[in-house]
Order: sequence, then C-alpha cells, then structure tokens
Amino acid sequence: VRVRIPKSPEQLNKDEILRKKFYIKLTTAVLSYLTKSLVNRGFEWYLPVILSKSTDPLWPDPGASIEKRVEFEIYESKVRTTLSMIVHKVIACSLYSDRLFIISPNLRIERRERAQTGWHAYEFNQLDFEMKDATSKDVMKLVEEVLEGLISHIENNFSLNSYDGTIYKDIAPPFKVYDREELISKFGTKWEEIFPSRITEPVWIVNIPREFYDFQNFENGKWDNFDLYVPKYGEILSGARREWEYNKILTKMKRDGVKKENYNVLLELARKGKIRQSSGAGLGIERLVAWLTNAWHVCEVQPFPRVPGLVYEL
Ligand code: ASN
Repeated sequence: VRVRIPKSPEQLNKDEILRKKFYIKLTTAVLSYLTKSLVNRGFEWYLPVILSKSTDPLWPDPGASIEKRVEFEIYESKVRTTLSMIVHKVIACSLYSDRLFIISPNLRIERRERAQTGWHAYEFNQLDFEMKDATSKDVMKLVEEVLEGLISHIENNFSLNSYDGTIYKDIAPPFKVYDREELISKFGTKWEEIFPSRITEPVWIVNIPREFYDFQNFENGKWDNFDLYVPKYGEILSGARREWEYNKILTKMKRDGVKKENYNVLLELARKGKIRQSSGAGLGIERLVAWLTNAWHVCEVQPFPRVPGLVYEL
C-alpha cells in the first residue's frame, strides 16, 4: 500500500489547513502538559544542542536506516548534527542535574523509501529525559503515569470533536510487557511490522539489542531496555538503563565498530568513575501526536512536513 504523502503549507486547501490547525493546537496542549509534568516532578529543562563532535551513533540498531550522516566543518572541527542527545544527557545527569529533559530536534536522514512507512520523518523532535539512580522500571512507571495524565487532560480540556472525533484513547497502566525474543518466536523476524496491528493498547517491549549506551547483562546477554509500542503505528518511545562502566562501554564500542574517538569525553569521565548510574528515555513528539489524532502519516502533524526523500522549500 502506498501511503498518502503530507503536503507543504502552500499546497493545502481550506479543509486541510483546518486539520493542520487542529494538529498544532493539540501539539501545544501535549507539550504544555508534558513539560509541566516533568518540571513538577523536579526535572530541569535544557535547551538543545544541534552541532557536536559527539552524537548518538544510532548503530548498531536494527531499526536505524540512515541514508546520509550530516557532517561538516566549523572552526576547523568536524561536527555532526544531532541524531539524539543521549551522550549529552547522560553526561548532564552525571555532572549537573539529578533529573533533566530536553525537547531536541533529531536529524535523521532516513532512507527515502521510509516515506511509505508513514512513521518516519527526516527531522523530528524528541522529548529526551534522564534520571539519576533510577531503574528502567522507574522510567516505565513515570511514562505510564504521565501518559495517563496527558490523555485525561486532553479529554477534559480539548474539544475532541474538532476533527474525526476519535482521538479518545483507552489506556490502563501498567501496560503489558513483552520480551522481544518472545515476539520473534511468535511473529518471526518481521514482528515490528505485524505486532502493532495485534495490540489494542500501548505495550512495552524489552530486551532489544542496540547501541552501546543501553545496559546489557554480559552474563546472560539480555538488555535492560524498552520500547513503548502503540496500536496500529508502532514505537513512540525508547529508553534504557545506561552503561556507566568504562571497560564495558569500551568493549561494546569495539565489538560494534563504533569509533571511540567520537566519545572521548564520555569515555574519560567513565574511566574516572564520574558517569553516574541512570535510566531514561526519549519520546517522539510527532509520533505521540500522530497516534493521539489517528493521523495517516507522522509528517502530517508537522506544520512543515519532513517527509523522507521529499525536500519542500519550507
Ligand atoms: N532517546 C533514546 C534513549 O533515551 C535514544 C535514542 O533516541 N536513540 O534511549
């Protein structure tokens, strides 16, 4: 099936502009509720960085599909655009804040065929947060609480009949937890495509092999990380307990072919024992809004759509 491709603002008719205004209103309500909830829970609010020598390797991650890595030189230094602020937030959590969050643009130049998934954008915004001395369970519990609060807030304060009238989501935490291995044996290796159509409420998926910063138990090989999947669409949040031990981080970088030269500061702090234990996650804002509104494409909720493979003037 080919997915309808979101248009640029100047291509929209009156009705489509009304719909866009609805997404913008809802995004405002979502951002306002989420930031308030985190600030009330003692989180400190950071502004994003965009250019850095060190950013998320997004590798190895079975879900990553990057067509191009954006790198260039400023002041005789090679910098990359932010893929996620994971490195910065782990360091900030060790040096500055017990709890912090950032709403940061993530630039991921996804392969152009991903326009058809309806679930990828080449620029999106992530609500990325990190908590010192917390476990994965603590983070999952916080996400469940905030999401449940958000949905009742929207239902109480937002006129739901504005568009489609069907944005009501019935959620009842705690969400079910599935091990990825269990899903592979049930649905095969393409479980990620099949599974979202088999669920009727958000669920957790745990134990996903991915980047060096997620904690892995070297004795049994299991990963202490998690994704939140929503019905019909798929993943809207991913997070983990973090690695903090120098030797483990180094071993994983070597194993996975990740260049350690890009992570000198993190490694040096870890070597000195200055990386504190933490857990955290990142929530895709546009994906959350797309799920809440039943949008047909995640880029549809963006005022200026960032569709993979399609560069509009705006
Ligand atoms: N934000 C994610 C996390 O906290 C990392 C990512 O975006 N790749 O685990």
